[in-house]
Amino acid sequence: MTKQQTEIIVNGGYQPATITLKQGIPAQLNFKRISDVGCLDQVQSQDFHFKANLPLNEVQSFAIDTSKPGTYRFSCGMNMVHGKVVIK
Ligand SMILES: [Cu+2]
Repeated sequence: MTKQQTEIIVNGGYQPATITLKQGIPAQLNFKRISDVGCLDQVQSQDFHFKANLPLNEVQSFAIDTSKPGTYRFSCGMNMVHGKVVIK
């Protein structure tokens, strides 16, 4: 089965800030931080159970569970800048 791949550019915010994925198909979020603007050097998600640093100009990937439809949130390390994944 093909994995759903999503690239999220981190540049003062998340681009895109909303990602839509299909339920039941394995997926990976690929964060790439390209600037030092703001406080986005960490990313976390209680919904997906990850927290990690985002090294500048490198891709940091997280495999996520797509088995249940819903809206799942992620944010910067201080929970100030937000993005979401919609699985349906
Ligand atoms: Cu922050």
